[in-house]
Amino acid sequence: MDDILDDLGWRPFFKAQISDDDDRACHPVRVMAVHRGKTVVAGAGAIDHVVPVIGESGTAEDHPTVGDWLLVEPETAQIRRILQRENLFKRRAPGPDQKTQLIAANVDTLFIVASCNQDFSVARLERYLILAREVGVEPIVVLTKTDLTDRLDMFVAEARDLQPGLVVEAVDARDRDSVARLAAWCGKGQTVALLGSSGVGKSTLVNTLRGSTSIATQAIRQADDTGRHTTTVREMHRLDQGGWLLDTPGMRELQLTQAASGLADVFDDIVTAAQDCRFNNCAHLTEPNCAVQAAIADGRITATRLDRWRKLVAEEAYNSADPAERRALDRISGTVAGKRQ
Ligand SMILES: Nc1nc2c(ncn2[C@@H]2O[C@H](COP(=O)(O)OP(=O)(O)OP(=O)(O)O)[C@@H](O)[C@H]2O)c(=O)[nH]1
Ligand SMILES: [Mg+2]
Ligand SMILES: [Zn+2]
Repeated sequence: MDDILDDLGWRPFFKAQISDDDDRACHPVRVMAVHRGKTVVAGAGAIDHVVPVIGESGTAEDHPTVGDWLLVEPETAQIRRILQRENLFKRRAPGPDQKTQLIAANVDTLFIVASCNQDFSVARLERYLILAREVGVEPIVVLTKTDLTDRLDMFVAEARDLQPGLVVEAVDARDRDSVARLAAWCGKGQTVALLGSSGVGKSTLVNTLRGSTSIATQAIRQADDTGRHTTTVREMHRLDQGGWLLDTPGMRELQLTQAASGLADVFDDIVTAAQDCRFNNCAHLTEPNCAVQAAIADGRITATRLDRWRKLVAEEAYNSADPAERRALDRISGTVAGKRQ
């Protein structure tokens, strides 16, 4: 039984949460996929799905998401509780109600997937990187469609420039030999989540790494290289070597929420420079003795990078505010500050 659980990514962190006899009477299962009204799970027993009984009450975090470990009552397949997560990816959901949406839990590595075509965006990659730093999960940038560009060096350089030491892998996602290096992060019991825009090749990567074509993929639009939102569920797929790939639907936009520390980590150069500004509430615009403007003047920081940071800081403040604070921010700016860029 332990072998099966180990394969699923079970580890001491979760086991330590099973305390009393009531807990021991339950089965630990891992969430493989969440469909509308049905949560598919895997464990050592016969239970293959559970009925969420937590209902619509509580916050988003009270509901199971893919990657979660649950304690389930064997007779009823009802969820006793969600085990504390090692980490949790979430975002501010698109749309006016601005709810928090869970993306995945208990992830070991994040593949940030982007393609080498006109859909490539440094600003977008940066958002995923901030999310990974916030959550504390190692990010790997996977650039796909290397076979379709003659400017690969430029794409790789732009991705590497996002943060010192960032690992960037460039692949033809359809080619087994090309993606073989990615297997290094997909060992037994490891969970790798793939995030990125629609059409970048997330499902293609999963298929190729599994040597299968079971997941549907679809050609992108020729006019602008954007995808067609082919994948609609977040789902874990097992690799022969024992790892798990968590395929997700492409995101139209990634709105950050509660990501202040991730933001500071990715923009460490700006944050560090700002410590030397004369005023500690310096907006780095036209203030005298602004160390950030000085860094721009001598080329250590680019003006576009400062612009991106400014936008993200405003968005983060807005998205992390409570409703009353948000109304106040709306009044100040006259617009919705947290809008997409
Ligand atoms: N030439 C080439 N085509 C690729 C590569 N990766 C993916 N594709 C193609 O790009 C299209 C989109 O790939 P998908 O795997 O469906 O993209 P996705 O990221 O899963 O998209 P969503 O499910 O909509 O989020 C398919 O036609 C793939 O065959 C690559 O490295 N090279
Ligand atoms: Mg897909
Ligand atoms: Zn300044």
